[in-house]
Amino acid sequence: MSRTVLITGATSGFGKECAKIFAKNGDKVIATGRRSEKLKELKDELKDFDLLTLCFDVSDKEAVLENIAFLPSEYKDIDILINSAGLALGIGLSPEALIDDWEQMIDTNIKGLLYITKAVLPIMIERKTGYIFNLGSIAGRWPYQGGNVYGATKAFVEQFSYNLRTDLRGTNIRVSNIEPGSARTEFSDVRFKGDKDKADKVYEGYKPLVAVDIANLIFTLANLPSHVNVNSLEVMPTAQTWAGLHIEK
Ligand code: NDP
Ligand code: 8X3
Repeated sequence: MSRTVLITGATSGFGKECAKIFAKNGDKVIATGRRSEKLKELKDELKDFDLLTLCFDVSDKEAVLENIAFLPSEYKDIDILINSAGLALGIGLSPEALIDDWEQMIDTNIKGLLYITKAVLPIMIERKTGYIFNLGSIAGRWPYQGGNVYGATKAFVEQFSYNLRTDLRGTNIRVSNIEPGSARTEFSDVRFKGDKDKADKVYEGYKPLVAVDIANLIFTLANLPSHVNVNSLEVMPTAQTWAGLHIEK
């Protein structure tokens, strides 16, 4: 049976590949992002499938509430929410990092995810069904130099996912925190503010994850029987492992 799937961050990376896989498998997709030209490209690419595009910034609370409140009736019954909108900005150590970058990461990765989730929850609760996927990160679990606020926002996403799931006891709503490792999307282009050489270097010499790897996993989880809840899923490229603890001598 066709489901309605709301995806933030659907103009690129994991969100975009999720839009494609769900739409191509017969689900109704609501694809959102800030870049209208990218949403149009996606609409053209998926013209034979059921796709609604909405252009808004997840960190704009009023815009989020308005867009969800005024969904066309045929897209109102959201079954699945994929919170993929998010970003890292900069990789400077805390003393050098820019406070504006920190604020934008908090506004997007934390507050934006909360606004959308809060707007969609009543729909799922009323219908006693729903599945929320939050894009956390290995950076929320494992510290690295320069990860400072980005990693902290993803640690928030992890703990919020567990707390949300606990609050939703008895509602039949599932919550999964997806924690990918290094994946070649626009992520590093954004982190390095358009410096393509620096972004490309992150992925040199090994095979990183690609967006479709994560989209396939999310699609698989979304098709598990409704009594199965995967709380968290940490996924790395095979080439990526932990750096170990450091002792300054
Ligand atoms: P991309 O940069 O490819 O995609 C990010 C998406 O987020 C874009 O569609 C962008 O759309 C959207 N976005 C960013 N800010 C906002 C905003 N304020 N309002 C609405 N949409 C916004 O990155 P990924 O697909 O790789 O990242 C998706 C999620 O996965 C992020 O939360 C990221 O932190 C996380 N992640 C990424 C990993 C990686 O290595 N790639 C690993 C682990 C987690 P637009 O610019 O059009 O608004
Ligand atoms: C993205 C993964 O390791 O670049 O969340 O922070 S990492």
